[in-house]
Amino acid sequence: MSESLVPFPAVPGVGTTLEALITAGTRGAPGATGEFASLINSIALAVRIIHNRVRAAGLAGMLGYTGETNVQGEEVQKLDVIANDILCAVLEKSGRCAMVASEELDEARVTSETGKYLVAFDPLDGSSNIDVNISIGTIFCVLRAQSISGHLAEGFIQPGTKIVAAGYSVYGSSTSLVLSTGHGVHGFTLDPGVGEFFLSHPNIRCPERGNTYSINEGNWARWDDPVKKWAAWIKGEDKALGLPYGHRYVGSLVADAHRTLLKGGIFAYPADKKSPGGKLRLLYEANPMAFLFEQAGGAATNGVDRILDLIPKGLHDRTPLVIGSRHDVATFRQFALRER
Ligand code: AFP
Repeated sequence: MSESLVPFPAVPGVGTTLEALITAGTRGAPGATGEFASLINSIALAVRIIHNRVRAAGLAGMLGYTGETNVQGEEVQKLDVIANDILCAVLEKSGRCAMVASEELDEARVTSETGKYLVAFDPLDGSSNIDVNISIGTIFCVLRAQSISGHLAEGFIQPGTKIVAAGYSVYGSSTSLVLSTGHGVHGFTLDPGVGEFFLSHPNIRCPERGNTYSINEGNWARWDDPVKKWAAWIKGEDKALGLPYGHRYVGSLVADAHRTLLKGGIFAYPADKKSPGGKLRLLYEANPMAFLFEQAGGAATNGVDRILDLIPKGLHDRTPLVIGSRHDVATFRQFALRER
């Protein structure tokens, strides 16, 4: 039987480390061999190393572009490449990860012949914010390794319902790691002096309804009518309905999602005339976020359909993404359905 985590202790003690909780969580789980715990701890190690490089980037000449473009046709920044190399190297050394898929890799890459898991990641999300010292992060999800028709890489081409763990880090005013292994969502904050993630936000719940909306308003002219009508509605004046909502938009998914997860409200990156299939990537941006929001009691759709039910066709598929409080995501859906 495959191992899985059991729920974290309900009232974790002060000074509880991520490593201790993950290890305690897998101990006694049916079929547990420690491999899952070891994989998650390796990802946390990679995040700590990336944190270290991000903090030193300005001093160490790591800011700027490499001059190359990635598979998405976007300019690759030096820290993107560094973060990708760190995750690949740490996961390879762990021996627990059979293959990785990354925003920075055209194809999935084999990392271990014996690994039981697949890891998909965006090594440094929000990279256009790197040079201006705005929060960026790492997003990842873990699937069980399985070869489909003899192709291990096809194992990534599964709906998000197959995810066994997902998380993201935010390199912001502090470095945090938000993680779910399918038993709720827990937030950890890095103590940089000690080099450990400590549990700081146990059992995160996304409020049923919020008062903030997050969308790139500069795309207004490119939106379809339902999105325009929703955006006009949410900033309209209606005291009885709790309107208008305030507007917040960082432009790093990790930062906008983190605020929305903790405080409630809605983040939307809908399809538009420039990106008819949406801008964000399904496997390593939308799916991990959808898994976390659902685990925290929130919701995640492409405007209408549940993100975790979408069947990817390729590693770098894009999707519209609407995540947040259940009430707010449902209201967006009503606008989207009205004009179908
Ligand atoms: P970059 O990595 O190019 O900065 O893109 C960030 C991102 O993928 C995601 O983190 C943001 O939510 C979204 O794109 C912002 O896109 P806009 O700049 O088009 O609003």
